[in-house]
This record gives sequence, structure tokens and C-alpha cells, in this order.
Amino acid sequence: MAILKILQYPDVRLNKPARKIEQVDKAVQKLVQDMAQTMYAAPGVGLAATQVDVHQQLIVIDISEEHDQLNVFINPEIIASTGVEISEEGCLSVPGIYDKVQRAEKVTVRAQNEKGEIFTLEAEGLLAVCIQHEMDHLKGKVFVEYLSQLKQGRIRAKLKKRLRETL
Ligand code: K1U
Ligand code: ZN
Repeated sequence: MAILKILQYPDVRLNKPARKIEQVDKAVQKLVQDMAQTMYAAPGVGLAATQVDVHQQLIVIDISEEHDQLNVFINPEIIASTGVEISEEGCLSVPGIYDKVQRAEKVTVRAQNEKGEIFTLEAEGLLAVCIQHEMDHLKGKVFVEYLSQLKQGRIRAKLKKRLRETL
């Protein structure tokens, strides 16, 4: 397994839409393992392949405290959604920035698992938020892009300043 480098906002590669995975082969299974290890090490509760500069439709999520409930979503599609909820989000690609985003309250997602098997899952709470946040990454959208232009400008300036200070 390997820890992968996570792209940092405003890297333009975060805006690239991901392609469908045609075959769930050994290379995809290795990517699942590497992404899970990267997410746990960060630490985070989700990670999209886009964030590690792999532009394929693959997400890993584990919201358990014990890190023993890994959910793998390959080629995910939201097939139903209900309600509206506003909650605070964070992102490993936008470190130290948290803000409120409006999402669907409950979602039903259809995807393939790491064996290539199709499943459907109904989610609410943090899992629903996380699925929608990670699926946005696959479309090339970062959660801060829901915020006002003023806030986005401030976040960009803050992250660029932080980057200069670490060089
Ligand atoms: O970068 C990402 O896409 C992962 C992101 C997922 C997420 C969290 C909360 C709301 C929406 C999406 C994170 O994991 S940010 C870090 C985080 O929330 C966390 C870190 C350690 C323990 C618990 C949570
Ligand atoms: Zn994110």
C-alpha cells in the first residue's frame, strides 16, 4: 500500500471531470487500497480519486471511529434524493477551511464495489453529505465553489499565503 499526494485547492486538476471505470481490475483494487490508506492517514472520512490526481470515478468513505467500515463506490450515481440539509463541511484538498453547504438530506446511490458488484445504498447524515461531497469531486467541483466569490477569494489568498510560508 502507499500514501498518495493529495492535490490542494486551487489546483486546476481538481476541476477535471472523472471518467467511468470500464473494468474493476487489479489496478483499480490497488488504487482502492492506496486511497483508503491515504484517507485514514490524513485523517479524513472520505476521498475521491480526483484528489489524488487520478481522474476515474472512484470514491472511498469510512465515517466509523474504528476505521473498520470502508465503503467503496465505483461509478457512483445518485438515483434518488429527498429533503434539504445545511451542514458544515471540510476537505482534505482545502485544509483548515470549514463552511456550511446545502445538500440533499437523504440520497440513494447506486455504484459498484471493489469486486465490481453493483449495489444500492440509502444514506443520511454524515454519510449522505460525504457521498455528495465526494461525487462533486468526481465532477470537478470543490465544496468552496458553493461559497460566495468573496469567501472563495479569501480562501485562495489564505491558502496561497500558507503555501508561500512553507516554501
Ligand atoms: O477531502 C475530502 O473530500 C474528505 C472530507 C470529507 C467530508 C467531511 C465532512 C463533510 C463533508 C465531506 C474530509 O474527510 S475532511 C476531514 C474530516 O471531516 C474529518 C477528519 C478526521 C476525523 C473526522 C472528520
Ligand atoms: Zn473534499
